[in-house]
Amino acid sequence: MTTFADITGRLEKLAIEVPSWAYGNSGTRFKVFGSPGTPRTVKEKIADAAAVHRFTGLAPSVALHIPWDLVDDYAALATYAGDHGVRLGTVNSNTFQDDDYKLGSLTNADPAVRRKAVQHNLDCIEVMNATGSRDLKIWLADGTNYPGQADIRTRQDWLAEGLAEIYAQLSDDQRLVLEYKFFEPAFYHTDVPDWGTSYVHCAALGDRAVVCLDTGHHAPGTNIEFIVAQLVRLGKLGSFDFNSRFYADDDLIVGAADPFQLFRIMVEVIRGGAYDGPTPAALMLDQCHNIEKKIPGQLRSVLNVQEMVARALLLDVDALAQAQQAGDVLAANQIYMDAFYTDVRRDLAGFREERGLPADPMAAYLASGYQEQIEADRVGGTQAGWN
Ligand code: LRH
Ligand code: MN
Ligand code: MN
Repeated sequence: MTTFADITGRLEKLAIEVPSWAYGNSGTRFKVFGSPGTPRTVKEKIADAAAVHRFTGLAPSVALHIPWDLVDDYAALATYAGDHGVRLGTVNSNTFQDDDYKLGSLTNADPAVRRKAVQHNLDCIEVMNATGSRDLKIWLADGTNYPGQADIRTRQDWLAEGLAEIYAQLSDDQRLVLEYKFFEPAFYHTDVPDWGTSYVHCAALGDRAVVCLDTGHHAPGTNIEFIVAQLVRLGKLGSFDFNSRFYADDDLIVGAADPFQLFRIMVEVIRGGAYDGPTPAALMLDQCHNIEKKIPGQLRSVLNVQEMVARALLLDVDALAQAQQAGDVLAANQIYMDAFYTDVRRDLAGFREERGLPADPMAAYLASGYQEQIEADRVGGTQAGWN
């Protein structure tokens, strides 16, 4: 039996990266609802992310998207983040907002557009050098809408060439993280649709190229924990973009739709050593908050991850292995479900208090006056853009 006291040391290691775009306004193609207090600058987004860390102790870094988060001086931005108790993390190289990219970026048939897309990624590496970021995350909106529209095979070759050029510019302690998605904005084919395609490119690039698994980027019913197990096995699980989906790439609060799925994923991450082993996967949120308040939405998200990590750490792995070995199907399943059904909320409240954090971060935030302050101070928030 594993008790909560047994897992606190491992639980302390939990660190979740939050995305700057979660704090900006976002929405659907039907409507973007503005919300009071929305950041007007990149610095204000970082200040809000820092608040999430202050109240939870769980979110020490912030991911940037370039060019959504354009500033003149990234070293100064990193200092600003540090002054607020957080650091700048993954840099996402957006190649989807320019007209030039209508028919693709790294996979565009026009060599000038491919060059521009490669150059944008090289510029992002410069940003990483200034911020001290480790990971360049590449997600491509590239794909086609109609059969015959493009040469889907040659596009793979162009993609491989572009990625190789980008990879060559990384320093030894930096990584290229390639994210896949099976649909949207292209609906007939996408150029990096699945973990296998991402893996193929990462394997060709080298050890510092790894896969990003965004939980919202799979068809309904996909066994995501199997993909996790496989990528961990191959040493290629680089990072997660966590969110919840009901229908598509909804980017709703992680653990909201299916906490059991999050539990199952974390069991495989922990089991494979990708949680607190020598090369842990980066755990990030990739979400937006369109109808709920953004900072509370992020608080709820990191707390949901903490709750499922705690339950996954409680899994009695020895008993499970014995039951599996004995072929005792129902006993194995019961051991697994016992961990999932363990209510850790009271223990987590105590865990936080012992570490000088509020027992109930959500209530503490709502009572702190921060939300009222930003709503009073900030007028005319920026639109962050969304996927
Ligand atoms: C694409 C995606 C990717 C982008 C983000 C805004 O759907 O998941 O990670 O960078 O959304
Ligand atoms: Mn993502
Ligand atoms: Mn997405």
